[in-house]
Amino acid sequence: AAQAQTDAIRLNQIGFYPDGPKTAVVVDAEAETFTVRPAGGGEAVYSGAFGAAETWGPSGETVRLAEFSDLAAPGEYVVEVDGVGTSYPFAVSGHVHQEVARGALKAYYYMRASEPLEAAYAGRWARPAGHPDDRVLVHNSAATAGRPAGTVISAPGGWYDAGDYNKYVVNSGISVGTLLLLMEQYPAYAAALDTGIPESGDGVPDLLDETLVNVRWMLAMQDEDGGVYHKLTTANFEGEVMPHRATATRYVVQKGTAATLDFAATMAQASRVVSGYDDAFPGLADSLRTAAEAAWVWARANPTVAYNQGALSDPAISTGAYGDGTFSDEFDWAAWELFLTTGDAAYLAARPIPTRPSIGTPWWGGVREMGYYSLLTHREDIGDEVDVDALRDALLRQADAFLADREGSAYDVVMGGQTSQFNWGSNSNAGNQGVALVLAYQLTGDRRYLDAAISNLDYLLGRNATGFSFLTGFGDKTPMHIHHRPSQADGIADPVPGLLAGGPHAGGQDVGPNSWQCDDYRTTPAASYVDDWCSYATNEITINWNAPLVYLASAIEAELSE
Ligand code: 9MR
Repeated sequence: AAQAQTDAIRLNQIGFYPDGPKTAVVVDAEAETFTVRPAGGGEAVYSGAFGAAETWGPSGETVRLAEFSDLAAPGEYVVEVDGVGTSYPFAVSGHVHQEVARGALKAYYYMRASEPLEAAYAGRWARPAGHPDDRVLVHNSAATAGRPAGTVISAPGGWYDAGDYNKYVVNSGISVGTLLLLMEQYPAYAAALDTGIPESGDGVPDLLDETLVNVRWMLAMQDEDGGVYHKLTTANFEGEVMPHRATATRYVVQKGTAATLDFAATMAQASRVVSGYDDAFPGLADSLRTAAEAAWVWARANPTVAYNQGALSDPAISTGAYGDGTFSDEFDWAAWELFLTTGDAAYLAARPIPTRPSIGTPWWGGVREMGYYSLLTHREDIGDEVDVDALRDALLRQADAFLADREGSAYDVVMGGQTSQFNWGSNSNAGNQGVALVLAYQLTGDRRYLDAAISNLDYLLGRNATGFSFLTGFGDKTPMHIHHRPSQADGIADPVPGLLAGGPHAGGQDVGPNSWQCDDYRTTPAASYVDDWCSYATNEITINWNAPLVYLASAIEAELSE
């Protein structure tokens, strides 16, 4: 007899590759065996025995693994366990993550400022243009040199950062950097990926067209002296309204070392990528390189300017800070991208690569890895001034540590090897671990690395302690109430699709007694998540969390279906 659907069987709700690993996690199962059946009903096509019951540290759950990797026949299936129930349906298919990759990239289109989202591209989520940003005031904090306070500048376009409507350069850095890394590594895959945006069919990959939306905005954030404004923002966060109803005065505030170097790194990288499309973008590669060089010069002359929001007044600014007082990683990233783009070894002399590099997981405040990734991507074309073997060893040390984390995981995932990984935006850690593992696979061809990367994609799409597939619009149990103003204000039940929720985090910054705050949802690190608008600490979305997912899903698709 058919059993009830349950979220106690946790699995990638999208599915698996025919020759790939296939695992479900079952919580508190008494049964010893499981079966896999066609989703539409019928005889079991697979039956297996559970692994031993184990406790997953980050959630404290007692779980068993149901492994069915041998099930290779394409189809739609469910996992069934006596006394537990039936899983959400999933596919076994050769392009199983193609729509995930496409959807996660398309999300950036929905995040565009200053242009209307037409029904032809946005469907149900069509909306008027918000935030023209053609009359933005230079805040007094930004006027130490360069344009004076009160100057009106134009910096239209780009992507909204997150659930709020501001545009932040620091966070744009790693987001654009990750998408450009994908573009450099998988140009053929990118060329075939059509996301249905206004630029589709113009002879340039949609991935590049979309990324350039934000790159062009970033160019407008550079002051005449080469320094780059930290952000373009209202004084305070706006209400739960659609973008075109959010009309408070916009400012560019304080130029800073981190923003300027993130800008230098990504403009250098963009210059390299765009130079391959000279006909489509005449002169752009040169402009990007020149902008990157001017930013570098400014940062060398202003090497310690931290963004200090608390010191700003007239008006005071209370929106996202993205404050970062450590600039060595931004200097390294910028120098190494400039070296790769210009071939000028002076950049390496300015920021030498350590003889024994250490590679961790990048985030918006720690971007040295982005430089290492680009160097490794160009390992065949750079000369003896770079010890590529040392970089390779460093990357593989990190990747091997991730393999060990997976080995020790009751969920059979890399994510959660340390509880500190469940910080604000934890899902981006799962994504970024996956990026490193894909790179390890590129370097070695060792399938264990790719399978470990897939384990984290499985995590994000449902094999986790919440049972959610964290990507809106993908899966049966997926966030419906993300902290995203358009999704909250548009009157459409379904959220804007393709957005990755921040994920489990027990910081509780959004918990409190006020009407706009959350009731306490905190449990264990891996389960502290609530699908509610109130939860900006677990259920917001950002451009820098989506980017590693775009990379991960796309790279895995490219590797397994090319
Ligand atoms: O992603 C940011 C996270 O690392 C910080 O801990 C948190 C608090 O400072 O801020 C997050 O960034 C938010 C930004 O400041 C404003 N837009 C929404 C971002 C995601 O919540």
